[in-house]
Amino acid sequence: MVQEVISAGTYDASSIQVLEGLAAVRKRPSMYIGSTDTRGLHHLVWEVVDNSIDEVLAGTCTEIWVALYKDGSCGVTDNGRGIPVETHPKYQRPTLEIVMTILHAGSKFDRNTYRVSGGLHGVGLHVVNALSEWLEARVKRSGQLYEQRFERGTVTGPLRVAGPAEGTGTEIRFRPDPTIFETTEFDRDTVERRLKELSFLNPQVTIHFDDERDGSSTTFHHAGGIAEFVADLNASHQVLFPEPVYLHAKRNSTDIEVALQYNDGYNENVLAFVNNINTTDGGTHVVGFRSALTRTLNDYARERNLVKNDKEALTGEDVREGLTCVLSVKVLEPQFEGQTKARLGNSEVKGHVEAAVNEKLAEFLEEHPAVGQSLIVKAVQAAQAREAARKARELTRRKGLLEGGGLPGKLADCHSRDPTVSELFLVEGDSAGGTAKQGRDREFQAVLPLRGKILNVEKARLDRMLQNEAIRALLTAIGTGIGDDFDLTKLRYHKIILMTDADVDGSHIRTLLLTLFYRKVPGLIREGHVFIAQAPLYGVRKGGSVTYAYSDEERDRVVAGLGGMKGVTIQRYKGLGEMTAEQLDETTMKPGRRKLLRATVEDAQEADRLLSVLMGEEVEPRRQYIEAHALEVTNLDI
Ligand code: 0RA
Repeated sequence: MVQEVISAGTYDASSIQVLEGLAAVRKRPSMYIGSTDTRGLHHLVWEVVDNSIDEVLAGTCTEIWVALYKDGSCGVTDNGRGIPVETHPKYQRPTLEIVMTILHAGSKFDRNTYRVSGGLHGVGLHVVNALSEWLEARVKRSGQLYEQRFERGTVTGPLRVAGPAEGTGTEIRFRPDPTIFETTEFDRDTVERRLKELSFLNPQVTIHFDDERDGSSTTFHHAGGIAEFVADLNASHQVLFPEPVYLHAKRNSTDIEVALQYNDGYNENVLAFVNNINTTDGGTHVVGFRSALTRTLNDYARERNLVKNDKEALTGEDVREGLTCVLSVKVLEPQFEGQTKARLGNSEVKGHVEAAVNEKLAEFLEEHPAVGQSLIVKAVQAAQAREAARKARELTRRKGLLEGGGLPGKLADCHSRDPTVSELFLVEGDSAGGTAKQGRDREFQAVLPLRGKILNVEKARLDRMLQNEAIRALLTAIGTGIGDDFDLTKLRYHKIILMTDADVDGSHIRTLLLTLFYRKVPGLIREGHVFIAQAPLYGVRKGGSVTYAYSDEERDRVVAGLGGMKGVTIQRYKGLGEMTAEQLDETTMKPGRRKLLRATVEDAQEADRLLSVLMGEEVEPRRQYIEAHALEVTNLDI
């Protein structure tokens, strides 16, 4: 019996090793999961789900259930083979216990050749265990249900048989440790998005998701894989050809899948995955893909005399205009690089992807001339627009609008010329802009008021965008240039702070700006230069003193703290313009006092999606969106 084996265990060298390992994880959690904020928190979920996905890739699992419970725990269940419970030959304890407490204990089983254990991924279940207040593992195997509980990584009792069981599988339920994480609240949308993504990337599996906190539940199964993923991404767009192109090839041990489809917009949306991990910073696989796309389309166009000479050759930007693509590669020993480990470094992968896409895409276009034709027409139009944009830029440059000395008149610049300490506030409206100009610290804080509707970047091309005065002023002030001239090192302010009203117009402007930066100023958001200012919603006044509250809950807490409403007046700020310069500075601008949120790439992607729904050509998704959000958005101005 299993129990007997356990009780025979003593406090020996291996248990000391376990305690040291767990202590190391708890002491420096960020070394294992990147951070202890909400991102790190969700990493725990990804780690557990990845283990179930490994069973899917091994062909031994078809279903995964993920649940978020009211007690703050998360449960992941699969119908895979079940984590082995048999005595581990080296450690002389149940393998389940070893997997849950020792670094890379499971690796000897080599369950999945494309298993990732680099960077922040594949850190192991013992890391999840170490960072959980408690964790319960249940395994169905060889006709029995086994279970074992852990607290902060250490066993609280032996592996026990809880009863008979049919079939096989694993359930892991854990509650993140609130003494480790800044927040322990899972975000439904974040989890849902990742599970949906995984179901597209792994069409064999069905993933069920229940959020017991709000009673919602969803099931994801996409037999069409990444081709269906691309169709889904393009759902709110007009497409150039109905079925996404799907290519699959293997080069050496690298497995390569590509799905792509063009829409009538002007943006590029290439999502790239390595072993199911979203490489938001690209890498060698993306470089290989891009180079093959440009080359293949140019060859195709030249052979058919659609492009006549080198001067007319299509550039990478031309062939990626309106492109929606999912690239999914499986690499044996991926090397992830960069701050967030979101870029693939393996140099050999570039050549593999490039060769595979060159061959398969040429073949596809040969067999589908109608698709090839529409693609080239689109890219040639893009090339012509590029030429027009170049001329427009030339003109603007000669007028001295975009280059040195031509800073926009509305910009109240700061004295400092050191970008690392300089801040630029983008303020909604001239009135609030005036207040901010008075309230700021002139030494390092600059203010640019934004008036009028900022151009809809979803529909606009680069040349048209440059004709928009507000956008031109903004880009000139930032200093990085745009398009071919883009240079992030010329950034004039390392903090760019969006300061808008807490209403629908404000959030609309924020959506536009985030999308603009995400699309047109590469790296600005990724490198952490964009922030969102948090202005207070209420001023709670008693006697001579004012306390500011940034939410309804905080207002109620402040009032309660003052002993109730007696002698208390509450002012609600409907916009930034209602505050005095001093108040705005004290609450929203002054370092040390203000609250700034750093915009993430995920925020920008969300804004981007929202904008294409709100501004796109398709009426139906927009109607659905507005209907779904009718309660939040009362006077949507689009
Ligand atoms: C080690 C070996 C085997 C399966 C697993 C681990 C396993 C781990 C997890 C984590 C979540 N779900 C899981 N399912 C399986 C293979 C065991 C065998 O060959 O029977």
